[in-house]
Amino acid sequence: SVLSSACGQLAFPPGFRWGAATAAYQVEGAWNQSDKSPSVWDHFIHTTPGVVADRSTGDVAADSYHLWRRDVEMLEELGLQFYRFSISWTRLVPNGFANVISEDGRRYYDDLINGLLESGIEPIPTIYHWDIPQRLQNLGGWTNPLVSDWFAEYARVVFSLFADRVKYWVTINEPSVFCEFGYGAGMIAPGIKDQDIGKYMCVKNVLMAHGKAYRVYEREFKGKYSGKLSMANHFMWYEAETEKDLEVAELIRQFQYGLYCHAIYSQAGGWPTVVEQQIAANSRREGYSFSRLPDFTQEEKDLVRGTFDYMAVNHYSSRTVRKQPSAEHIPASNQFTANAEFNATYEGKEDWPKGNSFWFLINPAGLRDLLVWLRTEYGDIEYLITENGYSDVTSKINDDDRVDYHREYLKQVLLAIKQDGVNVTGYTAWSLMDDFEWVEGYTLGFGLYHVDFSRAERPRTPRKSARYYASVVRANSLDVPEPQDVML
Ligand code: GBH
Repeated sequence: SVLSSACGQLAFPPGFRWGAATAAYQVEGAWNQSDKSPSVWDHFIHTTPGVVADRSTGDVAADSYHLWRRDVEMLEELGLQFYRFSISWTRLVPNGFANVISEDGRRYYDDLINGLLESGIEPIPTIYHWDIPQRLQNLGGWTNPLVSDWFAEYARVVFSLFADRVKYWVTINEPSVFCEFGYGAGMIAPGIKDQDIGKYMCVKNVLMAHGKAYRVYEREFKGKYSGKLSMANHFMWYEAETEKDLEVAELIRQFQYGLYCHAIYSQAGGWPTVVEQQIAANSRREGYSFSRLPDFTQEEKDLVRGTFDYMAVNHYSSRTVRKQPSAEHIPASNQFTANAEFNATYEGKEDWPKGNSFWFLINPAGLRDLLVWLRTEYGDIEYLITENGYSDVTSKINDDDRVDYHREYLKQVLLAIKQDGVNVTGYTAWSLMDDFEWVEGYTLGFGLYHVDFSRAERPRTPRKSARYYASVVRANSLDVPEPQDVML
């Protein structure tokens, strides 16, 4: 890289903000505490044995429902400016609908938010991180168009209780992941396999849900609290494998990013034209009388367009894209390695090291390329990195690979800011602590803190990466000494 420690090149701009993230189902536990009702994850885990690598559940997880004070203390130890956590829909609104608010649920999030503020840490709540009420799933969940109204009502409850203390919100986390894998590939909750139709119904309804929640905030809360809202998308970086693949790589970016961003961030609104046309053509060829990608009316486009105050960016890994001559070359419904709409396959480069999660390839430059692509496509807006991190076996305390990952990815953030002028205002490490990693259970962790899941007390221990991150945060710079090993 062209950055050196001379002349403060490794320093982040003054006011750059640092945080760490978790999500409710992955850390809270207390799955049936008080009047909480089951979410799709409670239901999926309890009714689908073998779906999780180590057959574990999030029933107790890191027990943050009881240990949140320790979590706040860890954020203080790291010297962070904000904590991104998520609110459990069924803990706050056990009915699924907004007619009943749980006293205990309200108190839990009140306590957490007040505890953070007392420690000078800004709360950044995610309103939805994958745990829709099972009751609503029984009524179709994210495939029922009414879900956008149900979500907006739930969001109104959240705003009415907490908006007085929150400046940054994330509405919905990674629709690409829960639509593609929850309603398409069926490998995460609610486990529905419907690549052709269900996945796209989910995407449209999520965009409408986000749009309606944004409008609720805008009408009823923004004047008073002037908070900023964004949906958080998951952006794997996709680049062409060879010169011949440049065109298909751009189509894949329009598919993997544009499906979730275009309706919100573009001037025109609605779907990216190339994606809309391709899926319509594929649908016709397959004998459908309609496009498998649901239409937007002009009114719906107007409702969703412009519903952002910043862009929340989650990023971990990269892929190369290669064009395939025909559908026969596409492994049947394999979302990890192929795209069936555009006849493309995904791979990695030889010099991109493999991580420990099955999907993980390390390519730090991909984050810079992504940020530049986003700014070119969606404009010179505020970008906040809301997730970035590295998974490893949880037993490791001296986690040098995680230290390297954060350092190398942060260098690319610096290059994007300083050389490319992208307005990145903050960085969030995923994750504050080891957690329930969805279908990977507790076999891997992303935590700056180790959590001992074999002990009822769920003790947390700072890893070497926690020391490193704290020193970077303190200096607001990568020009810091190498962290010392943690002595055990
Ligand atoms: C995030 O998911 C989640 O927001 C968070 O809850 C989770 O704990 C964290 O990452 C770490 O896993 O098609 O090859 O990518 C984003 C990462 C995206 C990883 C979907 C698994 C499926 C396989 N996930 N991906 S692939």
